[in-house]
Amino acid sequence: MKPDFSLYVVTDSNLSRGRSHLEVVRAAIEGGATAIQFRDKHLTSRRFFQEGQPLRKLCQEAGVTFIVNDRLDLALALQADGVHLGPDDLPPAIARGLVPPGFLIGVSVDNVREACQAAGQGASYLGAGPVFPTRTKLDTGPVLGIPGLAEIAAAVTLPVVGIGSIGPSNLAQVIATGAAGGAVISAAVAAGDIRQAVAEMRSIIEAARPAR
Ligand code: TZP
Ligand code: MG
Repeated sequence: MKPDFSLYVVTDSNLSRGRSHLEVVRAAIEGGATAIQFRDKHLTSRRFFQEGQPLRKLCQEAGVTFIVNDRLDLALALQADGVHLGPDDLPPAIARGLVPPGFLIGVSVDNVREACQAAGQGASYLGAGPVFPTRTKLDTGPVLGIPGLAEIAAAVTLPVVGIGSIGPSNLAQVIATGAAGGAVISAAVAAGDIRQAVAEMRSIIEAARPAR
């Protein structure tokens, strides 16, 4: 199944208002998320695996791409569709040598140079950001802005997903850069009604995209 990165919802237990990963992911899928990244910087490996199992099942049943953040071992153990690697994680080329054919490797990039490098190291898609200033992640590179995202999207043939304070007010601009989609944390997981918030963002994306 070809992954659809249009609306890529990333979990964050700090922002989920006490709701479990399962509740968040269920609501995000119901709202029309096309990809889910299971991201939790606090869980032990054992808990991550246990909490990831029902998420994996939900995504599989819904035909939604399921990506694990940071940890290739857990992504493989959960039979995820892929892993997302940042600068502190395994180098993408090493990860590529450890995974089955077709396994997705997402790589975080800050600029065109890193984007081209990641493409050469076997990345399947790129996460580019922060597109806008965000308080969700503090150790980011400089803010790209819409022009910076557009530059990265134009430089590589891989799908590029923008991240960083993306939400209803700017998703159309993100799609107009040629990005494959927008990745959202707070706009989805911190919403009072996650399903409704995700549904609204999905319809903005569909309206903004040139007919396929
Ligand atoms: N990487 C770059 S910005 C960011 C990550 C994980 C945080 C995005 O969160 P939000 O709440 O959508 O700004
Ligand atoms: Mg990481």
